[in-house]
Amino acid sequence: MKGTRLTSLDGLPQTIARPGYTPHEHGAGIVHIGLGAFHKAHQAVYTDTALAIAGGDWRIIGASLRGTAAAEAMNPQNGLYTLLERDTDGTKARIIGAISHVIAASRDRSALVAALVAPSTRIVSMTVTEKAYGILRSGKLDLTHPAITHDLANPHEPVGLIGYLVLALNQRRLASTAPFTVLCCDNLPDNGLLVKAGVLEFADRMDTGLSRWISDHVTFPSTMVDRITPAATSRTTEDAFSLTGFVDQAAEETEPFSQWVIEDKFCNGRPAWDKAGAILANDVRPYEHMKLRMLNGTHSMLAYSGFLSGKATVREVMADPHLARLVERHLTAASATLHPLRGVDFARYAEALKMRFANPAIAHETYQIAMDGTQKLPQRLLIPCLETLQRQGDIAPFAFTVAAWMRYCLGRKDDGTPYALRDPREGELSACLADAGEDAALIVDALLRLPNLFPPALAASDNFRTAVTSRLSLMLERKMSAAIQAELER
Ligand code: CS2
Repeated sequence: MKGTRLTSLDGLPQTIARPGYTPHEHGAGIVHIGLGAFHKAHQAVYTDTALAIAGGDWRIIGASLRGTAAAEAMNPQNGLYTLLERDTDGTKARIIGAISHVIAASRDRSALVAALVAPSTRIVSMTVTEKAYGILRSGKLDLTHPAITHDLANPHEPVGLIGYLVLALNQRRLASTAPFTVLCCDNLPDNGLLVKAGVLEFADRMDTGLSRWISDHVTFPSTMVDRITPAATSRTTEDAFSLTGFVDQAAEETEPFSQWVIEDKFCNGRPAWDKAGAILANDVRPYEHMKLRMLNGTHSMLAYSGFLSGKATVREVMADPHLARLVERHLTAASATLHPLRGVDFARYAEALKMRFANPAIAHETYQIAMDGTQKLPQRLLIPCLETLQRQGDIAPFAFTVAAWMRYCLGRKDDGTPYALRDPREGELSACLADAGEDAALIVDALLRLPNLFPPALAASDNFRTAVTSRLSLMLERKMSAAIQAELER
């Protein structure tokens, strides 16, 4: 695309919202690891608003552990980017100034370590996706995870998140620098506690004095994060250009809705995120369960069944009357697993979710959501399914989703077109399915036996096995579209 690159706030049309502060007058106080679309549409926006309202040296140094694309797009723009908010009544653009620059750690490890160790860094936040942590649901380190094994063997040259955190915290301890708060913003259950457990175990393997120091001084608030943010496309860049008049290689697009619930437990200060609309709470868990089970669980259900029945986007799923009914059914089943949450009506939350999913201005791909199923299913579906089973509720909605995921694991559509599973356990999935062919019982058996996936009590339940197997047989014999219809007639 030809035109002037976005590098400053000069020359932007008056109608475009921009930082309500002068970005370069504010120092950085946060390092964010995993600088992707979601961070740019969520935490960076809250920080941008908080800076405008309350000031402070709280800008963000972004970091990518693997790729270099974010640094290459953002640094020539002085960290500025356009965020498009899309809804039925049109697209609005806002320029975000909260990010100062981005470090590509794969090219410059020492720059990331220096940023993490700097006394000015008081919070290290992260969105690296579920698969990057290398922490099992039990809280134990996954000693088969490539980054964990590498970093335990080479603690001074980390490549993974936990390795970097522990190295930096150790250097701060040795230099008598106050620690930073570790703020996980991924869709993991009890995300703060989980990262704390991983960091402490890793540190303990290095030096027990270090793990004691971390345990005494570092806080790991849990968070619930929510904003539907599809991957940017060429349309995003084109629309950013037509609205702002500038070429923006780092533009992102998102929905109007946004929610952030944060456990208020910061060991070294925080921006005024509360003034920017975040909810600071004592206990995040009820919000997290609601969001993971209702929004994300339903997302996974519609992603597998939608993708395999030819629906490329969530909005197409919602326009299909059969799938829309399954969405409704799943939302109801998921909400039945929740404890009441003061001030929140789950039925209204479900209504709002249906509107958000149906947003015709957002093209959120079912294939994108289908990615990394082994990392997502437990907290979204399997635990709520087990709880439903234990209170003798109706597990049909969960069994349907598990069957659809198993069908997806075969890696080919009903017409035979192959696709990549895009799951970190892809090799293991294909290997365990190699001899199962199209036999639903064999497929279910093989997948239920995968280590560290299904809760043992669920895998051992005959009710669950039968419910999944009968649905998977139908999906294989009569194709996904017919299975969806049959599911509604059961
Ligand atoms: C989605 C989430 O891709 C997925 O797995 O369910 O990214 C979802 O869009 C966000 O959590 C919404 O906040």
